[in-house]
Amino acid sequence: MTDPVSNYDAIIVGAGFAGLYQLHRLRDKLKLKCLLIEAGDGVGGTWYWNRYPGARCDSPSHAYSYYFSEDLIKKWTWTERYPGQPEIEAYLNFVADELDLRTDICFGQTVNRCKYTKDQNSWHVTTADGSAFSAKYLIAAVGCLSMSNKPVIKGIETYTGSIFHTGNWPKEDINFSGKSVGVIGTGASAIQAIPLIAEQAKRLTVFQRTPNYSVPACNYKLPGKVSKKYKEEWRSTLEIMQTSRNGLPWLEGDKSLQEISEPTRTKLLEDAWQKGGLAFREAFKGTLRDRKSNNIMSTFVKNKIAEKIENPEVAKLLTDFDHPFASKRPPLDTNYFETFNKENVSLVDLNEQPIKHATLNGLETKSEIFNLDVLVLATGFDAMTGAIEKLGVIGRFGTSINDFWRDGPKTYLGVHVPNFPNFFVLAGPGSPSVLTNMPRSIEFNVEWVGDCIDHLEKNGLSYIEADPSASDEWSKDNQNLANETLFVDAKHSWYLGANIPGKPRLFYPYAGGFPKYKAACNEAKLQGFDGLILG
Ligand code: N01
Repeated sequence: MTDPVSNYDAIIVGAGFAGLYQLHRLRDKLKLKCLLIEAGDGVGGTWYWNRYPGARCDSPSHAYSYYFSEDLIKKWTWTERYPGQPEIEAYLNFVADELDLRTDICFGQTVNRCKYTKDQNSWHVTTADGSAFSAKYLIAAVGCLSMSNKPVIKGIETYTGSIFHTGNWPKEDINFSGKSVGVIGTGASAIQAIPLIAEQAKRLTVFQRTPNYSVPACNYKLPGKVSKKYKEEWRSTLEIMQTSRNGLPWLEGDKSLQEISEPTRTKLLEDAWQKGGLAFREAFKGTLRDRKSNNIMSTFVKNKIAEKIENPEVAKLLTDFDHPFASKRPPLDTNYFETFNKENVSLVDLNEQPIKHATLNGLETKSEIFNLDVLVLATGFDAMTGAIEKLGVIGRFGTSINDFWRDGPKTYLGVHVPNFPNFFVLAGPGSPSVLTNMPRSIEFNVEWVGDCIDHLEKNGLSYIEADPSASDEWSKDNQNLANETLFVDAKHSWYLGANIPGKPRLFYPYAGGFPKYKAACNEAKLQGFDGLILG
């Protein structure tokens, strides 16, 4: 399908939400010759790789969709309040078919080097099998949570059981029946997978380092009339999402918990809890900015969780939170805490008994030996930068992005990198991305990149790149914005790069909220792409 010697206008890496729309935007709107390179053998990105049991989105399905095409909105019908991985993968396949995207996607190819050549003003891209391509524009659409974080466990290579990482789950069904299973991690992925694994496994041991707050998902099948209503009301839903701080289809409550006195406060908290979902987090004003309000909410959630767990010692371990509620993205669960009441499920506190090493048959901690047929690593990701650094990107002066970002990622608007001309990162570090309902910030970034390229093409310009001082200022301002929130109180969060040994500690996503981010981008465009060097 692809001609390795041919030159493209644009190469896009990654066939998830971002890459698929970018291909459509550049190919069908700007009429550019494009190639999308994807490591998997199908579309989906995050939703191609994260197919672990229970994988499900935490944005409501009607919001977790493309909104750039009324046609797509009208033709697709979601079946559940929160879409599961198979349904999202099916949706992205539907989009790829509707927009006829597959003809310009090269599947099963892993990009391992992207080098900019000044003489030709082009990017030379090679893949693991030695194929080579070149293009004027290079767009990384590799996702924020796509580089698995695998913990270092001494002797793991000698372990004879099966090991799976939630972020790189095999396509075939894994049967846990009759097996002893260990899960390391209690983040959002583990919280979704554990109840389902526990239903099958003979024995399930959960190895926890830090407990996580979680809100009931309250998932349900969408009645036909509700789906119909969502389709009819898509314009007003979009308007709300564009105004919301997180790109979600509701706005933050207008009163803080501090302003509401008892017994109304508890009643309102209870009502919001019963509805479940991420809307609980936004039910009151300033929960992530005002410590006193947050304390009220954190205590309420802690008590609600503790009520579900029968064994007081287990309850203590599962609620010994080291961060304010929602300063890490709160997972949504279905029977996670109740699962620890089952006879076949036990919890190991890794602070009390750290893992010493793997054995032939499992794991040995400081005080116990665990024989495990299957070990599930639900240990998260080298978020926001890991997948970009894996591309081997080399910019204007022969500098690799890994070296350039050694002390932390430098971007302008979370998209442009100084000294990396015509290189664009979608949902990159310094963009709102993971703090939002992803399709909203992705659509905004894709359209921004489309506008930049359109501007260059129409004006006979060769390149666009970030002004180093604008990038420095963007990063500095973002750290200040983050410091005004309680996000920085979650000292061990991946938002701060704290889950990866040696990773620079700073706040990786843009902390000012989606509307403020869009305003900054729109203002830069109005000022003739201020903060960017065009040549
Ligand atoms: O990863 P995580 P995740 N030894 O980093 C533990 C999105 N998401 O894949 O907290 C022992 O949150 C680690 O312990 P600790 C969502 O944005 C969304 O679960 O660092 N344990 C933690 O418990 C989410 O935030 C959805 O002490 C180790 C766990 O592994 C993001 O993805 C669903 C360890 C990792 O948790 C990441 O979630 C799923 C070690 N060496 C994911 N290293 C929805 O849409 C790590 N851990 C609902």
